[in-house]
Amino acid sequence: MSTDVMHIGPGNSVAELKESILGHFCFDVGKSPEYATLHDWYMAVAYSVRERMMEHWVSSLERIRDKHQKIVGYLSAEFLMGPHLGNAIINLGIEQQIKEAAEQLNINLDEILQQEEEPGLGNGGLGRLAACYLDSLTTLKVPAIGYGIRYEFGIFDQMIRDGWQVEITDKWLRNGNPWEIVKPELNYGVKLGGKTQGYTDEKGGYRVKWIPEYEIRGVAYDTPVPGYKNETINLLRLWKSEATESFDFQAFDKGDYYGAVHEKVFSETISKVLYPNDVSEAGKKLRLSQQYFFVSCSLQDALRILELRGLSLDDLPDAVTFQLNDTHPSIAIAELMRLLVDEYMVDWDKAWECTRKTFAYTNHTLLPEALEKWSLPLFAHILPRHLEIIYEINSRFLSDIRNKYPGDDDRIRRMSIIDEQGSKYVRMAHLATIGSHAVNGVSALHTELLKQDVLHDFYELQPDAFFNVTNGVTPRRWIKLYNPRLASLISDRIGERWITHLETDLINLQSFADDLSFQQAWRDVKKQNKTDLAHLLKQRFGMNINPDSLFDIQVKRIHEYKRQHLNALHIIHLYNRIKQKRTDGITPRTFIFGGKAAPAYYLAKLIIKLINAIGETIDNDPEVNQFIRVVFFPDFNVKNGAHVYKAADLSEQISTAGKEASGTGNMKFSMNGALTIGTYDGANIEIMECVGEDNFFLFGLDAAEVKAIKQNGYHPYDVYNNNNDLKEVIDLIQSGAFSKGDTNIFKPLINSLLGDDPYLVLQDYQAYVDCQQRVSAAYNNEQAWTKMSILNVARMGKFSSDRSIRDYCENIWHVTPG
Ligand code: GL7
Repeated sequence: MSTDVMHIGPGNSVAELKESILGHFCFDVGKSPEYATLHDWYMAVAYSVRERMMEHWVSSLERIRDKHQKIVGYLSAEFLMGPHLGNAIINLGIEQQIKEAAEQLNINLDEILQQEEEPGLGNGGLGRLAACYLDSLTTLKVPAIGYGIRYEFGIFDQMIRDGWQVEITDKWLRNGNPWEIVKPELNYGVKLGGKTQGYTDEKGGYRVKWIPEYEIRGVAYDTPVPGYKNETINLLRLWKSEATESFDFQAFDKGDYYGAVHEKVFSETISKVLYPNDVSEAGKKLRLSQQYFFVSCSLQDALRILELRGLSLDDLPDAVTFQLNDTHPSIAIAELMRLLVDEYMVDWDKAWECTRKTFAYTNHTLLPEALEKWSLPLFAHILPRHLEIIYEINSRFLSDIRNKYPGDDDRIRRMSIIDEQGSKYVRMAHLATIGSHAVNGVSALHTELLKQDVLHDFYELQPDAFFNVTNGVTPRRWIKLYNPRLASLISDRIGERWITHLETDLINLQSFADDLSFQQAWRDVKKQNKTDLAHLLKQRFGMNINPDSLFDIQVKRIHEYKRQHLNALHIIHLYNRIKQKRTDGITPRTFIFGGKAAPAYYLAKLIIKLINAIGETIDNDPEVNQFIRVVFFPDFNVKNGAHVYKAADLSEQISTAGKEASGTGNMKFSMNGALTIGTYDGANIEIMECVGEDNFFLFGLDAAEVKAIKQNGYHPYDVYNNNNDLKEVIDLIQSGAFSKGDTNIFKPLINSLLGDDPYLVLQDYQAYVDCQQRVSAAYNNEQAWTKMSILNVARMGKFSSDRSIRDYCENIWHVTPG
């Protein structure tokens, strides 16, 4: 059967592609090309490209049935895939043919690509990492399924009105989604609520059964994930929630029409919307229901696949490995135990061994507000049986600890899954750690801090279970697709192998770092990318920026720990100098910001307002704007990121040391030739080690110093009082200079900085300003700067997500890439 399918694959010649596009136009879009909109063309092209993945899809599914291959199940509440079409074209290796086919059809491929609404099913780095990992898993031919939620509404669209963020609901599905294939036959029931009941089984053993309050259904929506030119496809399998029955007939019989529809409405709510918080948790009932919903469907699916392969439950740990992308899916540990113990009647110890072997957990943040914990009453209300299972896991675990550390009650309290200080909570990070055979952080520093701090007791108990896997990003999307000029310049010199062998091959660029003609070509690429971005900002928003200025860019979620306001303080410092005619050493710069603030995060929204207020003031002041400009690029997402990273001269990675677990934007910038100004934090440290200290602008406190200063009592008001320059900057904001005389508007931000300044913005201010001065000086030496830029790219090979995935395969999953 599979070989028959192989033969029906469509061809990739220009003529065949053209015919295919026209065919889809007629049969799927159902219009005459005469009346076509650009979006119609997009759909026809997308269907043609998808068709070219389908033959590989079918043969790849065969691999998933191969019982000798271990499958990676990547469990993640977020997958920030970015637009599919451009990526699929690149990975299938048909960009030339598609371009020509489009030309012959008189359509503009770039315009077509712009039509795609990106599936924004993630908040930021964590969701985008999952997407890069799927690309690498497939490129490395590791059979994998990404399991998640098909949110009907992804991350909100951001508009800026009067300088403030306004959120608009994301309607990514409104024009249809040509990339997904619904599998109605793949659907699973998911129970929620109710109570549990003990009973005696045939053998006289005590068992528990869960009598749920209601049941919903999860239906699989599959999206093909193509590997890079390797005829391999993996699955992104997202679950949509539906009602088991459309109507509650009992209620309907009683004439209660609304009551009858109620359950249906609730069931469909589960996968309705992505929670828009980045690195912080809301602790809401719907959120826990979402997490359990997708995890339960995914585990049931994995057990079905196990059966399909003719394997037994004993084989589970060798047949599949589940990676928990943060704690969001960690309820999976209790769910697998429930399935094994309650439904398959496996005895507890065996089930526990199987569960621990099957799961591994990645921690993505140390911020306390992000460590998920659920209040006991809420947990008991939604998942009564899971709570019992968690109690059992906990009591067995704690009795081991008691044996190992007799009398150490404090340790018991610290390690328990149940937090009993004050109101009681289930700590999901503890469940994830106890229930996994491997725990990893996402950069060397982050893993160290995890071991020393947040999971210290667990590390002491089982040091061998802790690993570091430094994050990476895919060079296919982030260099080849989004920076084609740079990609072809690189390929001209070192060939094309870097696209899949970044770690070994990119370094070959190093020998051209001093080559003057290569340097010129390198600068030309950057200049063109900057000019493109300037045009785009002009066209879309009427902004005026000068491509000859230094492009200093900070794009990422807006958060106090990421310190966009530190960047803003430096801009005001320059503003003051220009106003005071102390312009010596000021290099013309364009400051570009982008990023969304969580809708309920007031200070983050105020930071956006401040940036826009500074931008507007400078726009209206020719004395200042001949030197500097500030723009806020609205609605930063993957699609907009395509224009931003490649245009940067300087990448801002200025989080308070110890707070940014890794960062991945830092990698995208550096790989595209930006130099970094950054703190000793997350993956910045490893980037600096690779590119060399001389090619990196480091400033500020390190994580140990941050900790020490906080312990010894930090007094931001004194810092402000003792630094005239800083004082001038803060006072200018307070004076209303950027807010048309309004002295109240920025008060909450100023009060926070002068009050407790939790992220040490003021403490790092002077070091940052001094470092920026070094940046300006360095930028004025064109040749030296270009050399540094080339060396940055050449030495970034380590940060390919292919390397990260190989690390996971070797150390955690014990899978051999194909
Ligand atoms: C994050 C970290 O904040 C970020 O530093 C890291 O690069 C990313 C991927 O590992 O994970 N953790 C987190 O909760 N979010 C992140 O982006 C949302």
